[in-house]
Amino acid sequence: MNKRDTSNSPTAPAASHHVLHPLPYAENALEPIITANTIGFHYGKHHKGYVDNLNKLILGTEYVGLSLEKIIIGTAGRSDKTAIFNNAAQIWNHAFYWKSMKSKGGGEPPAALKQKMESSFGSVDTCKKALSNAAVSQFGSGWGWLVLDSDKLKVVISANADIPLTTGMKPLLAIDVWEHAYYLDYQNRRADYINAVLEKLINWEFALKNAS
Ligand code: MN3
Repeated sequence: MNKRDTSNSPTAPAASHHVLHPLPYAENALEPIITANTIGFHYGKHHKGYVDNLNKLILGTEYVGLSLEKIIIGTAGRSDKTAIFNNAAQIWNHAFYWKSMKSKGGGEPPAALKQKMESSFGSVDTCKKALSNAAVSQFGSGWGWLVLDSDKLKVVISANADIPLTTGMKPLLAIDVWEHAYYLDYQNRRADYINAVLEKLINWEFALKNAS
């Protein structure tokens, strides 16, 4: 998540600041479910903004050179570090969200994930419904998550930048429900956006990889 990822380059500078990693696909790859227009603003302005803000906020602090995860864990719940936490967590959340989707996603989850969904929720449909309902119900800005809690799949929601990592749960998938994620394409129809993501874009292979 941070500059250490470039350490295989002999000219890579020290891990002093965070970078905006490329999207895992082209900006128009998720059309027509999420348009290039939405991704352009969401990635190019919002996600980039969090990276730029974090780099400014940590200048001269003990957080320089730390991984994103260490910054997130170290600032979570600290009222004097809210801005650093928010920007660091939003960088993590967005990088994770982009990978939670892919062109021609959705459909049947891989067998190993399907089995986990059935043992935790009874069926794949119940699991998807739980995730959809939770994400729709989040009041205001936030995130819908599929997580692994011990060995059980769970659906959780988080407000604003909050992230299940700080409570010991392992994120498998994230759905951004901030209005900037869907308003240009769906206006106020958050449920339509979420259900379209779950049916057409969700990357079950990514979830399985995170669960292993
Ligand atoms: Mn967002």
